[in-house]
Amino acid sequence: MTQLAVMKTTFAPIFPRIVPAPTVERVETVLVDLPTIRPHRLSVATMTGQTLMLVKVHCSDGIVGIGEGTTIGGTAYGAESPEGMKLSVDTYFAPVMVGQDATRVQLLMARLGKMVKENRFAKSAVETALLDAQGKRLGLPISELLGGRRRDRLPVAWTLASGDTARDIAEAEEMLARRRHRIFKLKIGAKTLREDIDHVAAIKRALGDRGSVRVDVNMAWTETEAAHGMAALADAGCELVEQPVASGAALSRLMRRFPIALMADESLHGPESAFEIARVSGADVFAVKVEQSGGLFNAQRVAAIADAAGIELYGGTMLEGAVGTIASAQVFATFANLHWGTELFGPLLLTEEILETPLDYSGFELTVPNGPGLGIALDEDRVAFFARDGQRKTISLPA
Ligand code: MUC
Ligand code: MG
Repeated sequence: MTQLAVMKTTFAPIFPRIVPAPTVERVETVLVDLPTIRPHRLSVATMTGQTLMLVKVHCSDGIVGIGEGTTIGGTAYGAESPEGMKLSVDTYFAPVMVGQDATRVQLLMARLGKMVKENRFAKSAVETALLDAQGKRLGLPISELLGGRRRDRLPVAWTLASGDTARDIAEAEEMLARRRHRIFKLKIGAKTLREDIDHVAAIKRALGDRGSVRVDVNMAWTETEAAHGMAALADAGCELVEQPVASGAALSRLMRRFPIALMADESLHGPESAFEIARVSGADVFAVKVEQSGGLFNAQRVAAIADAAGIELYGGTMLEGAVGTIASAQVFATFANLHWGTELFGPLLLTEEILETPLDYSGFELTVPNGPGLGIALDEDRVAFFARDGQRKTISLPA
């Protein structure tokens, strides 16, 4: 026997056959238009429907991960839109992803980051799909891939935004009776300050201690209006004001002037902005949104910055459908502190179910699915039925 043959025989067992890692084979996107149960009035737009950009990452081991990118009122809330996301993912993300190791999610997202600037919502959709695939591959929920879940159920607020006080009170009563929600967020800022304050005070009076009341102004006020508004809201029993003004500097000046919590939403765009707000003591609470943060890992980074700065946390929504909602739930389930609960009610605002098994909203909470990946499955027939074919079928108008 030659020396080489001896070495081969001796060492063969410790050189395992290298199994190639599964790669991304194909990235598929679809726009799905779904109507809302009623017009949803924010200071930026009135929504009568929601468009979901669903992404599927097909991997060489046969596993398919799903993700979602959704905005509010098309481009009324921010720069990205579902249509823009589809275009970016099809044209720019997919070529960077195809052929890459699908199991190295952070590495693949870093590779994407080199080729794609900004596009935080689209990145969040793709990262969700990669994590869903990896979770399915390993048999673990996404929350476990993100370090481990701390809770299985999340309190969920409901947004009262019909634009009509009596209708909002009736809606809140119905939510309380069905034990679905007891935290209410009121959308204000589209009417005069006086009308808004009267609206909030009337709702809080009707609910008393049975429901907590918070408001979201979506940046509609000036600093002076906010100063008046926050004092009156505190008197009316409102416990928190979300993004009353656009400017981060004004937000930090308003901090601690009133015995009412101030929450940053639109001004929070991921870890860098989280750090900046924390540095100037610009908020009591962060509304962490997975899409707005640029993905699931980034949302965790935002939470870590908040924890380090003593800022409290709230799990926000971009009114995502079921896929984006559960991506957020998987992340929020890992947060050490979630003092203000969540507002993951997006799927309940839509008339149509697109999952095989509907989500469990009960006892004022949402159950975080514990199956592999996201732990949910799309009803493909219904997705196909609502998939956009040509023109947009739902519409958002100015407030
Ligand atoms: C926002 O600004 O927080 C959350 C609930 C809702 O009705 O709109 C969103 C967006
Ligand atoms: Mg908000």
